[in-house]
Amino acid sequence: MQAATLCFLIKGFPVRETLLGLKKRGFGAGKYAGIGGKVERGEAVETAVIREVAEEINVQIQPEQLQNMGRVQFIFPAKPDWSHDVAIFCDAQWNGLPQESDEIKPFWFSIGQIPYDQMWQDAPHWLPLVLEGKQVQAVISFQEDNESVAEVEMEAW
Ligand code: 6U4
Repeated sequence: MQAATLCFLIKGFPVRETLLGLKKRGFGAGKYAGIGGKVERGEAVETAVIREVAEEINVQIQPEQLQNMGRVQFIFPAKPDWSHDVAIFCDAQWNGLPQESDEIKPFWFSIGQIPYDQMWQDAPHWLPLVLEGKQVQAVISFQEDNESVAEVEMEAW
């Protein structure tokens, strides 16, 4: 399965706001999601997430600032190429102002106004827990339409 990353820039403790990217092209175009992408061959997940955040929104993160929030496997049985094994991170400290790129338009959202209806349908199952500071370990399978969630197996602590 394709290894990938997602990072949520966060403000406040407890979290008041998070940054989501509107994906402009490619996988998940038109949806809001955390910032991230594929892990390249031989690359550490921390290196991959820092690289993607820099490429996609021009924000610089130091490795020690990353908060590891666990792992979610997204399984698309009807479209196996879309399945991803995703390392999830939060980050409360960074350098630079999030900027739009060819791939992503970044927006800050208050915790109560996260646009779940314009995100992958798995997001309501795990993202609220991550934003509460919980680590998650989940396997989420999609239905034949590759949009609706079929099954969720999840632990959080
Ligand atoms: P390219 O086009 O190769 O530059 P890259 O930015 O490396 O792409 P991309 O955007 O294809 O990778 O990576 C997939 C992204 O989608 C990763 O951040 C993981 C994320 N992702 C995959 N399935 C997801 C799902 N069901 N819900 C979700 N994010 C998902 O919130």
